[in-house]
Amino acid sequence: MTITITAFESSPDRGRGLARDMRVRWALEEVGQPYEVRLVSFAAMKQPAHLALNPLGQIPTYEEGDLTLFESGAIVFHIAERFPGLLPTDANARARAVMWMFAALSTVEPPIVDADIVSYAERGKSWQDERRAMVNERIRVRLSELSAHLGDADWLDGAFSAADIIMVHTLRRLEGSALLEDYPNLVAYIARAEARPAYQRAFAAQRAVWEAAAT
Ligand code: GTB
Repeated sequence: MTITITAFESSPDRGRGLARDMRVRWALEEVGQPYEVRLVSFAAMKQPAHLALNPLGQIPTYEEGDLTLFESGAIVFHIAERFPGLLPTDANARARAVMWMFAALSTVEPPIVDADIVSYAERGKSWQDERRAMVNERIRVRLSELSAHLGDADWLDGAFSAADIIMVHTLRRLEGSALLEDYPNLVAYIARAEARPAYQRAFAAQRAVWEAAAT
């Protein structure tokens, strides 16, 4: 059955793989499933055809037969349930992997997204610097906790799982920032994930979209 996802026609991240279709592509590459990509513009995301797939007017979406999904976390979770390789078979280990997916999405990601909002949407506000300092402190707390948990382990909880896809993709938004550089084991965690062949294929595929749009 053909799997079709949606992605930015021209990503504002200029091919850095930070948009959330990247985590879906990566999950599909990890489980060895081919997929097609429908590219959409910002304007098209707000039109009825796309709103029928995602009422919130965003990418990524996922279509497989008569199933349509939105929300990257739900999509990656579905892929991990549908195809073997991204969730442990042991029930307790599986529950912990799901827990870490939620942790990445609902506890680690929000302050990291807030930092981008401060930098772009709140540029020029009189309180921008104060808010940035507060948001950075919230990020630092999470990174510190995550770093302490990870220690010298390779992955969040035993074998590589869907949770590592979501967590690494979330942390990648901080790549190159002083905040992240303070935690060498998190930098190494991201590098380890980025070295995976499935990651490399997914990254190249989204990068090719940007390169084609830029020429
Ligand atoms: N919670 C949803 C999910 O996980 O799927 C959030 C989806 C979302 O934010 N989608 C963004 C979108 O469609 C693209 S990924 N935005 C258009 C809109 O809302 O109108 C977010 C994103 C965008 C750009 C960068 N970047 O340039 O670095 C990074 C991440």
